[in-house]
Amino acid sequence: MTQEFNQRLSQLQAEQEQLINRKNQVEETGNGIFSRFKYPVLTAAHTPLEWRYDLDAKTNPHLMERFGINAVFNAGAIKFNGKYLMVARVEGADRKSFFAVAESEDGINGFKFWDYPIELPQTEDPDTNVYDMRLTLHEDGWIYGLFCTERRDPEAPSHDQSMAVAACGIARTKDLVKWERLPDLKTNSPQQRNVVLHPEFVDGKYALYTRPQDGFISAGTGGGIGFGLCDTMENAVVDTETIIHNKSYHTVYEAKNGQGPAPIKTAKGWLHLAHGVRNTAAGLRYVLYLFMTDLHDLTKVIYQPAGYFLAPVGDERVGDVSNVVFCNGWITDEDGTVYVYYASSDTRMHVATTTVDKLIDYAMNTPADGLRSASSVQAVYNIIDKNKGLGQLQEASA
Ligand code: M1P
Repeated sequence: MTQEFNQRLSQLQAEQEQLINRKNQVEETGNGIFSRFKYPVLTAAHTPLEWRYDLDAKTNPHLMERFGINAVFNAGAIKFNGKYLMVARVEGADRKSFFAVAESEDGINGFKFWDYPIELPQTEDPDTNVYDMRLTLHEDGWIYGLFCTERRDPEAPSHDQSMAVAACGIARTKDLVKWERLPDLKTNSPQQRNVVLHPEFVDGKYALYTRPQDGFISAGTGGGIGFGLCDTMENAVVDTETIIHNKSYHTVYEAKNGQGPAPIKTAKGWLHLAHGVRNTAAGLRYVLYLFMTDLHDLTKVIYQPAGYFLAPVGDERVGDVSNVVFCNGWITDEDGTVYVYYASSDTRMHVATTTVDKLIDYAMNTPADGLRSASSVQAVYNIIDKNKGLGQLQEASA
């Protein structure tokens, strides 16, 4: 029996070491906007064996998994003490999610979980499930984690065990180890998800991106990206939500949308990454799209390329909730490199790399959505005509 235990343990350890140490490879050519990588950067198989197995041969002679991990996805991200950190949504086989920090030296390779998941303090109304943390290093000096806290709908009849209420939970930290829980955000909307804290004060107040929604899955009359101010994060109340980017007919954000990570400040405006959702015969399809808001008026969208920035491809298309990409974490380095951490199909984490300059170029120079097929054809004609002109110029100069 001990031999079986020892053999299995060595095998498990070797497999995990190989996985964590595997060097990622950039995918060839790409679209010039960002680079994708061959392998996911964080998966359920990256979670420490110490979390999943009782490693005592006496009490677990078959070395059985005692706590199954189903998926690792939708991670917030931050650079902290020179390391690239993701605060991942770790989902157990029991369907409950929790948060755990994984760190890497270079942002692409070797992501390794810290020894313990985050112990998140509770409010007087305990969470049933928590997920999708957005991290913001605010100019007040705290690192805030805003996340979705979910509880059973108190109005739900006993025969319906799926009705839930989603709200925005708030916690803050200085070291990502010890977290202080603050009261959940209050707004006038029945439910909230995808709430994100802006990194700077606006008119001396905290600024929040919200996603008002009527129901748990369906956004109903809500569904756009909202913006609101509040006096304090210690008892956060947003009275007025202004929709800065709404759902729109026959676009990739037709059914609902939501802010991704906190926006990146650039000389030209704030860069926002968001997810857009549309319905199909095969179910909901989630893609990422990008837009830019004015430096001085955060509610004013100044550039918005048509369609998606990043959509699921290949293996990314398949998972627990297929045909989904979702991003709630990105990191900007001092040299302008941007690491976009995105999850595929609610199952695993990937990275795509780009730069602030490329994102600005993409935002400012990609045609906006003309909202009609004829406008799309015109956009292609404009590019072709310009290229034909280039051809004539080249011939003339030859
Ligand atoms: O399953 C896809 C995503 O669905 C929800 O996002 P949204 O509220 O925008 O529809 C969230 O549950 C998210 O975690 C999940 O990835």
